[in-house]
Amino acid sequence: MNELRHDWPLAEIKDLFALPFNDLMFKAHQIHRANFTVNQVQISTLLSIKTGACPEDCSYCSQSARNDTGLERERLLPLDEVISSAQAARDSGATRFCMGAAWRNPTDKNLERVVEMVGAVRNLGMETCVTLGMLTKPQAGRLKQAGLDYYNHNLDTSPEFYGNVITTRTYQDRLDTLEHVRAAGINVCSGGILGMGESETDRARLLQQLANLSVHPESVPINDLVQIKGTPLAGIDKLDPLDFVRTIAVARILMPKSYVRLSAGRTEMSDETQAWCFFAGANSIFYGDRLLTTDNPEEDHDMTLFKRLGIQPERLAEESMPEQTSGCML
Ligand code: SAM
Ligand code: DTB
Ligand code: SF4
Repeated sequence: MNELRHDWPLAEIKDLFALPFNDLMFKAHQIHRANFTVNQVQISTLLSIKTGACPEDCSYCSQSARNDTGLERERLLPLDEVISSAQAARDSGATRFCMGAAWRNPTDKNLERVVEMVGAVRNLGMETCVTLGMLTKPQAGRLKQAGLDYYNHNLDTSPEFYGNVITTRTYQDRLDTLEHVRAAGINVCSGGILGMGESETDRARLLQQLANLSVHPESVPINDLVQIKGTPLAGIDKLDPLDFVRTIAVARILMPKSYVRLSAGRTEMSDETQAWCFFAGANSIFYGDRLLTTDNPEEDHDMTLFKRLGIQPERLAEESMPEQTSGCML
């Protein structure tokens, strides 16, 4: 049950999706219990450090310059603003701080600004994650040197459906960036978005791509599309919530030791669907009332949900924590 596989054939993954719901839940939950402390969920907080005017054409995104979403463009945030946001996130109980920039790729000059941010957030005793678009090999090395813990770069969907969603960079570009991150020794955070009009086979193919990487991503964010007015995907049919839960379960079975993050889309998701996601093996969330440019559930709501479900937020190991100044509210 604990064996990590990297040779998943599509047919086997599709068979998992086709299981009766209860059988799939049972299987995924057993694998979850065998690999993780149950009833514990890792919490990360997001901050958009550079917002809008992105040259890419991702058809789900509020930040693409091609999408008329009315989003106000912002320059790269000053260091002190990043530090105060990270401090607030830490004081609310987040253990990881994820900084996102609306870039196709960072310039070396901007990367140095991010390097400073990573250092400052690490000094607060938090894990660090950044998502800055495509990276070259030397840039990944520079981030590793800065002490970055995770790099987020999503495959987003299947190779076959990808061209319907993004045309300004290829699937291979994304795989190359993941390879640079892995080779630099940074933990990989990579997942995708559901509810963009893809088929179940596309969802299976996305998970197959992730699970058949030579090392599984340590973190696998599964986003439910947040529909944004002015983007080509606004108004598309919503995914059946049980199909979302199924995808989480299959991710858990394919990548037994990876954190599976129930990511964007929770604001519109019922508490009951989220509860199923946790049962199916999701063990990480974004916490805090903002994602990058859209809303996330209020902290109070999440705290209440955790209490109702008997879930505890995961804490960092003692030795990686510097002296804490204030208590966590969770
Ligand atoms: N610009 C960088 C990039 O795309 O690599 C980093 C930031 S980008 C916003 C990070 C990820 O957020 C995307 O790859 C996508 O998976 C997710 N995302 C963006 N907009 C979303 C939306 N409206 N709904 C769900 N997920 C979304
Ligand atoms: C990920 O997979 N989801 C996050 C994070 N990685 C960077 C982003 C979600 C963005 C949701 C839409 C928005 O707030 O702009
Ligand atoms: Fe730009 Fe990232 Fe949005 Fe694509 S997902 S438009 S690359 S910010």
